Amino acid sequence: MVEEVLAGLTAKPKYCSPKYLYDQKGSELFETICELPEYYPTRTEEAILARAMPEIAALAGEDATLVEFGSGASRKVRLLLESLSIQRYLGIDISREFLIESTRRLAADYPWLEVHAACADFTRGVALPEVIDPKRLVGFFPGSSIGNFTPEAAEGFLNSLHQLLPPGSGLLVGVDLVKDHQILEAAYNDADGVTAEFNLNLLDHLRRKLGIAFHRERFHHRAFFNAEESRIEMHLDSRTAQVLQLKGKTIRLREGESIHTENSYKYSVSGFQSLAARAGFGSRRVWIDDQGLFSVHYLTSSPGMQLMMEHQSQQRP
Ligand code: AVJ
Repeated sequence: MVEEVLAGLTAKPKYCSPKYLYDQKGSELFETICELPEYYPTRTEEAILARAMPEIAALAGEDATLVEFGSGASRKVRLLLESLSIQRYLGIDISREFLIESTRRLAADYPWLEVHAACADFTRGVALPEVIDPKRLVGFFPGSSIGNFTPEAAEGFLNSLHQLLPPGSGLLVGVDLVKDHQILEAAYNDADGVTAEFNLNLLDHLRRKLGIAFHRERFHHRAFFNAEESRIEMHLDSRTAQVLQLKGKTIRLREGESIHTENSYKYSVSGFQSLAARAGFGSRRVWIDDQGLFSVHYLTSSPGMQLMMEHQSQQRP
Protein backbone atom coordinates (compact mmCIF):
# COMPACT_ATOMS: atom_id res chain seq x y z
CA MET A 1 0.00 0.00 0.00
CA VAL A 2 2.84 2.43 0.87
CA GLU A 3 4.55 1.85 -2.49
CA GLU A 4 1.34 2.20 -4.43
CA VAL A 5 0.20 5.37 -2.68
CA LEU A 6 3.66 6.91 -2.82
CA ALA A 7 3.94 6.22 -6.55
CA GLY A 8 0.64 8.01 -7.13
CA LEU A 9 1.36 11.00 -4.93
CA THR A 10 4.76 11.61 -6.52
CA ALA A 11 3.52 11.11 -10.10
CA LYS A 12 2.73 13.96 -12.48
CA PRO A 13 -0.18 14.58 -12.32
CA LYS A 14 -0.83 13.15 -8.84
CA TYR A 15 -3.35 10.37 -8.39
CA CYS A 16 -4.56 7.85 -5.84
CA SER A 17 -6.40 4.61 -6.64
CA PRO A 18 -10.17 4.87 -5.98
CA LYS A 19 -10.03 1.64 -3.98
CA TYR A 20 -8.67 3.73 -1.08
CA LEU A 21 -12.03 5.47 -0.94
CA TYR A 22 -13.43 2.30 0.60
CA ASP A 23 -12.46 1.96 4.22
CA GLN A 24 -15.33 1.22 6.62
CA LYS A 25 -16.39 4.87 6.71
CA GLY A 26 -16.03 5.24 2.93
CA SER A 27 -18.14 2.15 2.28
CA GLU A 28 -20.83 3.60 4.56
CA LEU A 29 -20.66 6.96 2.80
CA PHE A 30 -21.01 5.22 -0.53
CA GLU A 31 -24.18 3.54 0.73
CA THR A 32 -25.51 7.01 1.57
CA ILE A 33 -24.56 8.28 -1.92
CA CYS A 34 -26.64 5.47 -3.42
CA GLU A 35 -29.73 6.96 -1.81
CA LEU A 36 -29.15 10.57 -2.89
CA PRO A 37 -31.70 12.06 -5.29
CA GLU A 38 -28.88 13.18 -7.65
CA TYR A 39 -27.22 9.75 -7.73
CA TYR A 40 -29.46 7.99 -10.29
CA PRO A 41 -27.32 4.85 -11.01
CA THR A 42 -28.29 2.75 -7.99
CA ARG A 43 -32.05 3.10 -8.09
CA THR A 44 -32.09 2.93 -11.90
CA GLU A 45 -30.07 -0.28 -11.96
CA GLU A 46 -32.24 -1.81 -9.25
CA ALA A 47 -35.39 -1.00 -11.24
CA ILE A 48 -33.84 -2.49 -14.40
CA LEU A 49 -32.84 -5.64 -12.52
CA ALA A 50 -36.27 -6.02 -10.93
CA ARG A 51 -37.97 -5.75 -14.30
CA ALA A 52 -35.52 -8.06 -16.08
CA MET A 53 -35.45 -10.70 -13.36
CA PRO A 54 -37.53 -13.40 -15.10
CA GLU A 55 -35.27 -13.16 -18.15
CA ILE A 56 -32.12 -13.10 -16.03
CA ALA A 57 -33.33 -16.20 -14.19
CA ALA A 58 -33.86 -17.98 -17.50
CA LEU A 59 -30.40 -17.00 -18.75
CA ALA A 60 -28.67 -17.93 -15.47
CA GLY A 61 -30.36 -21.34 -15.42
CA GLU A 62 -30.21 -23.79 -12.51
CA ASP A 63 -27.46 -24.40 -9.93
CA ALA A 64 -24.88 -21.86 -10.99
CA THR A 65 -22.62 -20.30 -8.37
CA LEU A 66 -23.13 -16.57 -8.06
CA VAL A 67 -19.91 -14.54 -7.70
CA GLU A 68 -20.22 -10.86 -6.87
CA PHE A 69 -17.28 -8.54 -7.53
CA GLY A 70 -17.12 -5.58 -5.15
CA SER A 71 -20.08 -6.81 -3.17
CA GLY A 72 -20.22 -3.85 -0.77
CA ALA A 73 -23.46 -3.97 1.19
CA SER A 74 -24.71 -6.86 -1.01
CA ARG A 75 -28.07 -5.19 -1.51
CA LYS A 76 -28.64 -5.69 -5.23
CA VAL A 77 -27.70 -9.33 -5.08
CA ARG A 78 -30.76 -9.89 -2.90
CA LEU A 79 -32.88 -9.19 -5.96
CA LEU A 80 -31.08 -12.04 -7.72
CA LEU A 81 -31.24 -14.40 -4.77
CA GLU A 82 -35.00 -13.92 -4.54
CA SER A 83 -35.59 -14.97 -8.15
CA LEU A 84 -32.72 -17.19 -9.25
CA SER A 85 -32.14 -20.85 -8.40
CA ILE A 86 -28.78 -20.20 -6.76
CA GLN A 87 -27.42 -22.41 -3.97
CA ARG A 88 -24.01 -20.86 -3.59
CA TYR A 89 -22.80 -17.28 -3.33
CA LEU A 90 -19.33 -15.77 -3.15
CA GLY A 91 -18.90 -12.10 -2.30
CA ILE A 92 -15.53 -10.46 -3.08
CA ASP A 93 -14.69 -7.06 -1.65
CA ILE A 94 -11.67 -5.07 -0.53
CA SER A 95 -13.33 -3.66 2.61
CA ARG A 96 -12.97 -6.52 5.09
CA GLU A 97 -15.26 -5.64 8.00
CA PHE A 98 -17.92 -4.42 5.64
CA LEU A 99 -17.73 -7.64 3.63
CA ILE A 100 -17.96 -9.87 6.70
CA GLU A 101 -20.91 -7.95 8.07
CA SER A 102 -22.88 -7.96 4.84
CA THR A 103 -22.23 -11.61 3.94
CA ARG A 104 -23.17 -12.60 7.52
CA ARG A 105 -26.47 -10.84 7.01
CA LEU A 106 -26.99 -12.62 3.70
CA ALA A 107 -26.30 -15.98 5.32
CA ALA A 108 -28.80 -15.20 8.06
CA ASP A 109 -31.49 -14.00 5.67
CA TYR A 110 -31.11 -16.88 3.19
CA PRO A 111 -30.60 -19.99 5.34
CA TRP A 112 -30.57 -22.32 2.31
CA LEU A 113 -27.76 -20.37 0.68
CA GLU A 114 -24.11 -21.43 0.95
CA VAL A 115 -22.32 -18.12 1.53
CA HIS A 116 -18.61 -17.46 0.99
CA ALA A 117 -16.65 -14.25 1.43
CA ALA A 118 -13.25 -13.39 -0.02
CA CYS A 119 -11.49 -10.22 1.00
CA ALA A 120 -9.48 -9.38 -2.07
CA ASP A 121 -8.43 -6.60 -4.40
CA PHE A 122 -9.82 -8.00 -7.61
CA THR A 123 -8.36 -5.12 -9.61
CA ARG A 124 -5.06 -6.98 -9.27
CA GLY A 125 -6.42 -10.09 -10.93
CA VAL A 126 -8.99 -12.71 -10.14
CA ALA A 127 -8.76 -16.20 -8.74
CA LEU A 128 -11.42 -18.19 -6.96
CA PRO A 129 -11.02 -19.76 -3.52
CA GLU A 130 -10.71 -23.53 -3.74
CA VAL A 131 -14.05 -24.17 -2.06
CA ILE A 132 -15.68 -22.79 -5.18
CA ASP A 133 -16.00 -25.61 -7.67
CA PRO A 134 -16.19 -23.66 -10.89
CA LYS A 135 -18.60 -25.77 -12.94
CA ARG A 136 -20.78 -22.92 -13.95
CA LEU A 137 -20.62 -19.41 -12.59
CA VAL A 138 -22.72 -16.33 -12.93
CA GLY A 139 -20.60 -13.28 -12.29
CA PHE A 140 -22.30 -10.17 -10.97
CA PHE A 141 -20.54 -6.83 -11.35
CA PRO A 142 -23.16 -4.18 -10.64
CA GLY A 143 -23.17 -0.44 -10.06
CA SER A 144 -20.99 0.49 -13.03
CA SER A 145 -17.92 -0.29 -10.94
CA ILE A 146 -16.38 -1.33 -14.25
CA GLY A 147 -16.36 2.41 -15.00
CA ASN A 148 -13.53 2.82 -12.48
CA PHE A 149 -11.20 1.05 -14.92
CA THR A 150 -9.88 2.77 -18.01
CA PRO A 151 -11.40 1.12 -21.10
CA GLU A 152 -8.10 -0.75 -21.67
CA ALA A 153 -8.03 -2.01 -18.08
CA ALA A 154 -11.75 -2.87 -18.26
CA GLU A 155 -11.02 -5.00 -21.31
CA GLY A 156 -8.14 -6.67 -19.47
CA PHE A 157 -10.32 -7.30 -16.42
CA LEU A 158 -13.15 -8.76 -18.53
CA ASN A 159 -10.61 -10.88 -20.31
CA SER A 160 -9.37 -12.35 -17.04
CA LEU A 161 -12.99 -13.04 -16.05
CA HIS A 162 -13.53 -14.66 -19.41
CA GLN A 163 -10.68 -17.05 -18.69
CA LEU A 164 -12.04 -17.74 -15.22
CA LEU A 165 -15.63 -18.49 -16.23
CA PRO A 166 -16.21 -22.02 -17.51
CA PRO A 167 -18.32 -22.44 -20.69
CA GLY A 168 -22.00 -21.85 -20.09
CA SER A 169 -21.25 -19.19 -17.51
CA GLY A 170 -22.59 -15.67 -17.66
CA LEU A 171 -21.64 -12.22 -16.49
CA LEU A 172 -24.21 -9.66 -15.45
CA VAL A 173 -22.65 -6.19 -15.60
CA GLY A 174 -24.16 -2.79 -14.80
CA VAL A 175 -22.81 0.00 -17.00
CA ASP A 176 -23.60 3.68 -16.68
CA LEU A 177 -24.45 5.43 -19.96
CA VAL A 178 -23.21 8.69 -21.49
CA LYS A 179 -25.88 11.34 -21.12
CA ASP A 180 -26.60 15.02 -20.51
CA HIS A 181 -23.56 16.48 -18.76
CA GLN A 182 -25.64 18.27 -16.14
CA ILE A 183 -27.24 15.03 -14.99
CA LEU A 184 -23.81 13.39 -14.85
CA GLU A 185 -22.13 16.20 -12.96
CA ALA A 186 -24.98 16.60 -10.46
CA ALA A 187 -24.62 12.92 -9.54
CA TYR A 188 -21.05 13.61 -8.35
CA ASN A 189 -21.71 17.04 -6.81
CA ASP A 190 -24.70 16.41 -4.60
CA ALA A 191 -26.28 19.27 -2.67
CA ASP A 192 -25.70 17.62 0.73
CA GLY A 193 -21.97 17.26 0.08
CA VAL A 194 -21.94 13.51 0.75
CA THR A 195 -19.79 12.86 -2.33
CA ALA A 196 -17.37 15.58 -1.19
CA GLU A 197 -17.19 13.87 2.20
CA PHE A 198 -16.67 10.50 0.49
CA ASN A 199 -13.78 11.93 -1.53
CA LEU A 200 -12.18 13.73 1.44
CA ASN A 201 -12.50 10.60 3.57
CA LEU A 202 -9.74 9.12 1.41
CA LEU A 203 -7.34 11.46 3.22
CA ASP A 204 -8.51 10.21 6.61
CA HIS A 205 -8.04 6.65 5.39
CA LEU A 206 -4.45 7.34 4.24
CA ARG A 207 -3.71 9.14 7.49
CA ARG A 208 -4.94 6.21 9.54
CA LYS A 209 -3.28 3.49 7.46
CA LEU A 210 -0.04 5.21 6.49
CA GLY A 211 0.32 7.98 9.03
CA ILE A 212 0.44 10.81 6.46
CA ALA A 213 -0.53 13.98 8.32
CA PHE A 214 -3.23 15.44 6.09
CA HIS A 215 -5.17 18.54 6.97
CA ARG A 216 -8.39 17.77 5.21
CA GLU A 217 -9.54 21.41 5.32
CA ARG A 218 -6.63 22.19 3.02
CA PHE A 219 -8.31 20.17 0.26
CA HIS A 220 -11.58 20.41 -1.56
CA HIS A 221 -13.66 18.06 -3.67
CA ARG A 222 -13.96 18.66 -7.42
CA ALA A 223 -15.83 16.48 -9.92
CA PHE A 224 -16.56 17.14 -13.59
CA PHE A 225 -17.35 15.35 -16.84
CA ASN A 226 -14.38 15.01 -19.18
CA ALA A 227 -16.24 14.60 -22.50
CA GLU A 228 -13.16 13.73 -24.51
CA GLU A 229 -12.42 10.74 -22.27
CA SER A 230 -16.11 10.09 -21.58
CA ARG A 231 -15.56 9.98 -17.85
CA ILE A 232 -16.42 11.74 -14.62
CA GLU A 233 -13.19 12.71 -12.87
CA MET A 234 -13.02 13.19 -9.15
CA HIS A 235 -10.17 15.20 -7.66
CA LEU A 236 -8.97 16.51 -4.33
CA ASP A 237 -7.64 20.00 -4.97
CA SER A 238 -5.08 21.54 -2.67
CA ARG A 239 -6.27 24.93 -1.39
CA THR A 240 -2.72 25.97 -0.49
CA ALA A 241 0.87 25.05 -1.24
CA GLN A 242 1.69 22.27 1.21
CA VAL A 243 4.22 19.59 2.04
CA LEU A 244 3.38 16.06 3.15
CA GLN A 245 5.65 13.34 4.52
CA LEU A 246 5.30 9.63 3.80
CA LYS A 247 7.87 7.15 5.11
CA GLY A 248 10.69 9.65 4.87
CA LYS A 249 9.63 10.88 1.43
CA THR A 250 8.51 14.46 0.84
CA ILE A 251 5.43 15.16 -1.26
CA ARG A 252 4.90 18.75 -2.40
CA LEU A 253 1.59 20.18 -3.54
CA ARG A 254 1.22 23.54 -5.25
CA GLU A 255 -1.78 25.75 -4.57
CA GLY A 256 -4.60 24.40 -6.78
CA GLU A 257 -2.73 21.20 -7.58
CA SER A 258 -4.95 18.16 -7.59
CA ILE A 259 -4.83 14.52 -6.56
CA HIS A 260 -6.93 12.60 -9.09
CA THR A 261 -8.89 10.09 -7.00
CA GLU A 262 -11.38 8.49 -9.36
CA ASN A 263 -12.49 8.01 -12.94
CA SER A 264 -16.00 6.88 -13.69
CA TYR A 265 -16.26 6.04 -17.39
CA LYS A 266 -19.58 6.32 -19.16
CA TYR A 267 -20.32 4.15 -22.20
CA SER A 268 -22.80 3.84 -25.03
CA VAL A 269 -24.49 0.46 -25.27
CA SER A 270 -22.65 -0.44 -28.47
CA GLY A 271 -19.36 0.96 -27.15
CA PHE A 272 -19.53 -1.35 -24.16
CA GLN A 273 -20.60 -4.32 -26.26
CA SER A 274 -17.58 -3.96 -28.53
CA LEU A 275 -15.29 -3.67 -25.51
CA ALA A 276 -16.80 -6.88 -24.11
CA ALA A 277 -16.41 -8.56 -27.51
CA ARG A 278 -12.70 -7.68 -27.57
CA ALA A 279 -12.43 -9.44 -24.19
CA GLY A 280 -14.08 -12.57 -25.60
CA PHE A 281 -17.64 -12.06 -24.41
CA GLY A 282 -20.79 -12.22 -26.47
CA SER A 283 -23.61 -9.87 -25.61
CA ARG A 284 -26.57 -12.10 -24.88
CA ARG A 285 -29.03 -9.41 -23.77
CA VAL A 286 -29.06 -5.79 -22.63
CA TRP A 287 -31.67 -3.93 -20.60
CA ILE A 288 -31.99 -0.14 -20.37
CA ASP A 289 -34.37 2.07 -18.38
CA ASP A 290 -36.94 4.22 -20.21
CA GLN A 291 -34.88 7.38 -19.81
CA GLY A 292 -31.74 5.73 -21.17
CA LEU A 293 -29.72 6.47 -18.02
CA PHE A 294 -28.21 3.05 -17.27
CA SER A 295 -27.66 -0.35 -18.87
CA VAL A 296 -27.40 -3.91 -17.59
CA HIS A 297 -25.67 -6.44 -19.85
CA TYR A 298 -25.78 -10.22 -19.76
CA LEU A 299 -22.54 -11.42 -21.32
CA THR A 300 -21.63 -15.01 -22.10
CA SER A 301 -18.35 -16.67 -22.90
CA SER A 302 -17.68 -18.31 -26.26
CA PRO A 303 -19.36 -15.74 -28.48
CA GLY A 304 -18.34 -17.77 -31.50
CA MET A 305 -20.53 -20.63 -30.36
CA GLN A 306 -23.33 -18.21 -29.64
CA LEU A 307 -23.23 -16.72 -33.12
CA MET A 308 -23.15 -20.17 -34.67
CA MET A 309 -26.22 -21.26 -32.73
CA GLU A 310 -28.15 -18.16 -33.62
CA HIS A 311 -27.19 -18.64 -37.22
CA GLN A 312 -28.40 -22.23 -37.17
CA SER A 313 -31.68 -21.35 -35.56
CA GLN A 314 -32.28 -18.75 -38.25
CA GLN A 315 -31.73 -21.40 -40.87
CA ARG A 316 -34.44 -23.60 -39.47
CA PRO A 317 -37.81 -23.27 -41.17
C1 AVJ B 1 -18.99 2.61 -7.31
C2 AVJ B 1 -17.38 3.34 -8.84
C3 AVJ B 1 -19.59 2.98 -9.57
O1 AVJ B 1 -18.28 5.81 -10.10
O2 AVJ B 1 -20.35 6.23 -9.67
C4 AVJ B 1 -19.93 7.49 -6.53
C5 AVJ B 1 -18.34 5.53 -7.10
N1 AVJ B 1 -17.88 7.96 -6.77
N2 AVJ B 1 -19.78 8.79 -6.33
C6 AVJ B 1 -19.27 5.72 -9.39
C7 AVJ B 1 -18.72 6.96 -6.82
C8 AVJ B 1 -18.54 9.09 -6.47
C9 AVJ B 1 -19.19 4.87 -8.12
N3 AVJ B 1 -18.75 3.49 -8.43
